Amino acid sequence: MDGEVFRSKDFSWNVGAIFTSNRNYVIKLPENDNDLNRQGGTRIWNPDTGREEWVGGFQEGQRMGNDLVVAFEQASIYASQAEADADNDITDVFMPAASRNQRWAGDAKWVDQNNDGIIDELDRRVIGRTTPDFVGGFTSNLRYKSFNFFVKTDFAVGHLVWNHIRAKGYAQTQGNLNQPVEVLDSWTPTNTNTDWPRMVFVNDGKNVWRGDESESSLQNFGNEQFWEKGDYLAIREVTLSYDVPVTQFQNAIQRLSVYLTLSNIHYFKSMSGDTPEIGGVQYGAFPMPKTFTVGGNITF
Ligand SMILES: [Ca+2]
Repeated sequence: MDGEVFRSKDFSWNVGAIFTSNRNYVIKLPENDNDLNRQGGTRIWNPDTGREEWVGGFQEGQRMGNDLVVAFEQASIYASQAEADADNDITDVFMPAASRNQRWAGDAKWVDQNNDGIIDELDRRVIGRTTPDFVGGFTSNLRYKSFNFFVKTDFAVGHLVWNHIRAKGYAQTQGNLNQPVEVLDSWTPTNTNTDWPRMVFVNDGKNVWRGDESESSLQNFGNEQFWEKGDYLAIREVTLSYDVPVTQFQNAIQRLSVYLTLSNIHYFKSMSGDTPEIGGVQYGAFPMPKTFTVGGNITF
């Protein structure tokens, strides 16, 4: 959509907007013995229906599932060892055999979705997708006499991001990684009322993610607490230009304009990393550089 808001001899204002929404559905798959001829996917408990079900993958009539995010739901953080010990009858299959019925103060207390006393992969839930619901942008162009002021923005909403630099720092898989700011609020014996688990070497409590560090595992076996909303609005370009009067050049120059362009100057966002455009697991993409350009156009 484009529109002229106002126009006069000295002043004009034009605005534009773009919106896109993209959803891919699986129409037809080769016959196999699975419901909806499903290929791939992962099995969880659905508390709404009270049954196990397959989510993600490819299933006829459903949205393509490769961007689905499935995660463990953190009910709380065990504030004290007594509170942790009270759950020792719960078996956590993601822990080594010797400690499946042992947890520590500061560990995540997982929601047992099917209430069977076992924490396993059925206890995950669908929390969203890595692709945005909507993407778009706005433009504005203001002209006043010989000045022109152009602004271009773009946005995306609805996608989830796993910032693995942050998660890995929290999990200390190498012991020498920089720590994200959330560590300051992590569980300690004197900071027991928190949503952030104890910080422990090599993700030993499996409080940050419960599988491995591959993209598919993080997208399916992470702690929901570490997923972030990728929603953003970027100020992608701002350009101020000025048409210099050319009468004194006596027709040697037909037109002379000078401009200043600022690119990628600001994001409005809540996610912790620098690249909200990239949904899903991020291992550290190089961010868009901020650039400042000064230039001129001369027409002879
Ligand atoms: Ca369970």
